[in-house]
Amino acid sequence: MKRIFSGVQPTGNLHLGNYLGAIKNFVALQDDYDCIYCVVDMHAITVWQDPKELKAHTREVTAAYLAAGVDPKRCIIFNQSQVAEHAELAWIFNCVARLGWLNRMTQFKEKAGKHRENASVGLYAYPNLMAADILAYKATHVPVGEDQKQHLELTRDVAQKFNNDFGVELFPVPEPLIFGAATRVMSLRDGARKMSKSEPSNMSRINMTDTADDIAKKIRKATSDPELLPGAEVLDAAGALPEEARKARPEAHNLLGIYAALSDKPLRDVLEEFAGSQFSHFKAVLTDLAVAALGPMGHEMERLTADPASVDAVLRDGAERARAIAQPILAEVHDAVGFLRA
Ligand code: AQP
Repeated sequence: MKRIFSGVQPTGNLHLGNYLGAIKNFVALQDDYDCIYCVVDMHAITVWQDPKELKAHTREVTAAYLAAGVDPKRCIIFNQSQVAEHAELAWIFNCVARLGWLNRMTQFKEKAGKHRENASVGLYAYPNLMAADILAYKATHVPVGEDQKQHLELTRDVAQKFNNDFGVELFPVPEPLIFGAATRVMSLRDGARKMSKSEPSNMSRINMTDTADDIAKKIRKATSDPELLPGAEVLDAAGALPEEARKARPEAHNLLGIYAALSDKPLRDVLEEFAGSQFSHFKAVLTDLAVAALGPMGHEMERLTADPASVDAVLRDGAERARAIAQPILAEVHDAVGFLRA
């Protein structure tokens, strides 16, 4: 059986990058995989979260999953802290993973920045909790954006080391699932930085709950360059966009990539369609597309968050079903490690 585990942190400001890089793919995957989609609130608290907002943001991410089309009957949707097996397995993995492995994680270095000594221990050990999230369900596949590739490598190392250390074949070594054109959506203000929840400027991202006017304004003001839009000649022989071409015109390629992802068209078709166009024309067409795609989802998210009891019921049911899978796997882990169950 092929099983997916993935999650989004309830840290507010859910944006187009989260949608195109994660949530949209969740919907596509539910047809072919047994899917577990988590709202990873325990990851969120590796940096400070206001407790009241954390609850609201947890419901907001759940509403985004549902509004985007994740089916809570076919998939398991829950928040991480309701299933204690995540924390329990993460502790065991803290004792399996090596310090040297964690020291190499670039995301910790980026997020801790210059104030490394002040970062939480949780931020440092984050990849071990991510390994526990995935392996508590023996997930075989994990959809990952570019930024999470290194963490998934660590999960694979943890699975292999655990199996070797304890002489078992308990954990599968999960495979990454990488998606097409817009796996990395960049900031609308700076094409060299990724679109991010924590970026202070609201103009840098399109939020999933933005109104049509907000979306139009943000796209109109998005940074561009003085050239006309490029054509398909920038693609390499395999039809991919070479890194040098992206770096030469990061803002143009970001907007074109967003268009391709939102319209589900190959990048080649989009480049052919807009070759030689002015940014102003392309931005107007992109705005219509973004409003058509995000508008109904934003309304549905608002409807759902106005009825927190219905969202909580989805999470409660999902947590129960998640526990039913994780508990027997944790029993196997206890047995392998030598924990006595008296
Ligand atoms: N810009 C992006 N382009 C494509 N995918 C993205 N993701 C995030 N930003 C982009 C994907 O969204 C999923 C959920 O991310 P997360 O909430 O767990 O944390 P993150 O990756 O740290 O998201 P942000 O928005 O960048 O938040 P901050 O600013 O707090 O760091 C992941 O699958 C991620 O790849």
